[in-house]
Amino acid sequence: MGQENQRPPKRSWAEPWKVKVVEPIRMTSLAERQRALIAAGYNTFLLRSEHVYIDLLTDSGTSAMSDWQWAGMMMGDEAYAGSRNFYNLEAAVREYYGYRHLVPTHQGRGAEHLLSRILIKPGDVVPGNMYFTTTRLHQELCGATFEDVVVAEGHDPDDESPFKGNVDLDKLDTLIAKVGAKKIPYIALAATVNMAGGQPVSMANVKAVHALAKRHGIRVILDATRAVENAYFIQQREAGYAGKSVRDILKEFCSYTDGCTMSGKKDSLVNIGGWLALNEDEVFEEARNLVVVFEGLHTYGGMAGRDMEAMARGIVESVADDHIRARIGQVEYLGQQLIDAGVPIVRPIGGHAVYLNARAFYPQLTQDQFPAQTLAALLYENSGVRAMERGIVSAGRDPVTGKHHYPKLELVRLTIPRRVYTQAHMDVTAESVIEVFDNRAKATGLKMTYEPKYLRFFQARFEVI
Ligand code: PLI
Repeated sequence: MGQENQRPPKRSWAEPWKVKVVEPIRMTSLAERQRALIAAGYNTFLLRSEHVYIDLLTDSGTSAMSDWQWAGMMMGDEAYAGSRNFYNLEAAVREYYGYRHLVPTHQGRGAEHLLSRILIKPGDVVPGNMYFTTTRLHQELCGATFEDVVVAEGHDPDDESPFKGNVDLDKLDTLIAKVGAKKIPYIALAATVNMAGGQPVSMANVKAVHALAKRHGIRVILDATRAVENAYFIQQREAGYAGKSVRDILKEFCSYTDGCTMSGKKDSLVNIGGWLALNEDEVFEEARNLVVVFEGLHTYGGMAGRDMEAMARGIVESVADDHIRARIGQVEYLGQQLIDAGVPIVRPIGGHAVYLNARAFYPQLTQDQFPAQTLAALLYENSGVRAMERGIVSAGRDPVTGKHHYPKLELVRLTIPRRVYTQAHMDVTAESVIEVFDNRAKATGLKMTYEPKYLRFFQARFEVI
């Protein structure tokens, strides 16, 4: 075609899909947003979605399904027992994640609940690479104490290390020596680490954690919610993996763990669903028994047949290299605009979200004045972009002392749903964040006026100081 002697042209990446159905969204007026914020007690979780323009609250259950997934929805077998879609899901989990046994649940926290009940005894200790809200609460409700063993870089928003989700092996070793392996039912390993800014764990680290755990007879349980995104980072950043597919990397990663909890609402591109996977027969037996008490029969676990089919197909789509490159490429596109404008964000840019560093936005506020909650509210007021607090409100209170946890990271998460928004939506978001940053000196903070007992960030209410 006459192009043989030319240099390869520069090509940007573009999404490996085109749009078939659209959902209208509406820009609101400033007065409307101010009214909505007051009605929501300055908590973005309490806003009505009809008042939101660009919804970056979460990537959980908010992704767009493909035509192949929607076609699968029509193939839902809604039999109470033995639905064919369960067997399709089981086969997909075995093929792509490599675990032997599957217990379906309504979503990730259903799996966390079952696992915690089965493995934890009162007085136990669960080490993990930073807490996650629902995961830690289920551990605590079963009588365990969570111990953070993430590397120190994970708590530093400016550290550029490539694997800030790694476990600090010395910290873990010291903890095992201190409390004894018998008190540690499992190590909770999340990949990627949500509260650290969507930061990955390296293959070398999971291997080392596995080896250390095995020496002491301790299980490693993966939170596989965003393990596909983690696998992509390994492919991009870790020596020896550049030539491997995300699919193969995912399976190798899981092979160093004994089971996992999964929120299918993230990586797996569905609106609802989750599962618990296990390699040990006895633990599986107990989980399969307990699931019928809390979730539903062991061949649906709280999901409709059609939801299991959509998830089985979503798993296949999720590990495609072109999908995951575009997914994380879009997050990087937004993050890079903010970096270029001098806005303080967690670096490196995470897998599912860009995290604004609210402490650096508002040095005039103490952590008790809820800088990240304030920033999320001001961003919504500015443009109708909805983000989420990931700081002191999310961290909650110590169940023993009743005092606030004071996390080092005081962040606002701009979470990107998969296959939903365009680069133009990212541009508008960046413009709004930059404007809020330019007005940062004016922020006065919030005070909490209502605090629920569990997972307070979902329903707490605030007033302007
Ligand atoms: O929301 P669930 O119950 O399907 O999954 C709970 C859950 C477990 N682990 C991790 C790492 C999560 O991110 C997670 C849920 N995350 C939400 C809802 C989020 O907005 O990040």
